[in-house]
Amino acid sequence: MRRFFSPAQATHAPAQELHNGAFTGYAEKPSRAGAILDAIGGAEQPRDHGIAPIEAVHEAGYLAFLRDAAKLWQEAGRPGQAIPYAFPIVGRRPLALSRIDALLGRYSLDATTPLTRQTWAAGYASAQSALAATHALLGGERAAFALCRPPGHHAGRDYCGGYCHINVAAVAAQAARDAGCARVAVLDIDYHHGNGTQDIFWDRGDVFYVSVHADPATDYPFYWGHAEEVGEGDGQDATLNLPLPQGTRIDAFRAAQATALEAIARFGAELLVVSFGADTWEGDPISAFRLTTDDYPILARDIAKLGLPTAIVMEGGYAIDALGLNVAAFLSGFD
Ligand code: SP5
Ligand code: ZN
Repeated sequence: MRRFFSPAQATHAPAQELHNGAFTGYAEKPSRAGAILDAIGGAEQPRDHGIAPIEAVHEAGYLAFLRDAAKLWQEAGRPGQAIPYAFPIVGRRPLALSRIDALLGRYSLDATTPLTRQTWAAGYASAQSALAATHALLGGERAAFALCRPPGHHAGRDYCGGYCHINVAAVAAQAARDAGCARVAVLDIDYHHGNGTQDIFWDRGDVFYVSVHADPATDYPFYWGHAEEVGEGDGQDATLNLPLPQGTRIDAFRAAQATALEAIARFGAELLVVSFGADTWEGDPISAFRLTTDDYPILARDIAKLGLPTAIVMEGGYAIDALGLNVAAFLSGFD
């Protein structure tokens, strides 16, 4: 399987994140990428497909903010990391504010996603890896892997959060649409619900979003991913949420994924993007499912049986010592 990663993706490295009311080490570390590369035997550098495919799913003002935020923060004389602390809760009137603190709140979902001087370059490169995987499929490959780090599925059209800045799965899916695939599906099997991907395709009938994830009644991102969320307008029933309780093991996870795969087949997708998170693993430090390394090839083989060209984009997975093995195990199911 072709695999893609750009060294620029490793440059985004916040020191800390807000966790349980105190600052702890940032879980989405650059060394995640090294661990995966070691286990899968390296990756190709993606070709640059430019900014247009990113602008196709993100608002221009948000992208400008991502580029400038850390610089504005430093120019404002702030010693710490660029982290928001005030948010224009849903329903506040739109305001064209320029103060960095106001911009951070406007464009952030949470306070756990610090922006650095390298965030833009790393996120841009991560999206290029996702695009390279899509283009490999369009060129005839059955499956391709984008080692996307930073990840993407919590990022919406105009917001970052959950360690995500550019929604790489959405960029990949939209690129497939723009290349002529009439119907595209995104299967999200990260531990967390992919609120950003859901938001981006919420009212569209051409991209089906289905997610198996920890119940948002107990887990981040709380405000998205409940079973009754099914999309709106043209997107009515083109969103499917399959929340599962903490402690879920392979049998229940596999059954939920089977429901997701049946829905994808019914939808008539021509191409599949898989948002893969290894934070469903039993030893993940921030998650509470109980999948084992041996479970990943089983899940992957079930997906491969759909027979769709499949781009796998990396999302979460924070147990760094096991991450490489878990990703390699998942990818082995597509051989
Ligand atoms: C892509 C992805 O998996 N994002 C996950 C975002 C979860 N954020 C909220 C969880 C907070 C846990 N913080 C753990 C800090 C350890 N240093
Ligand atoms: Zn996750």
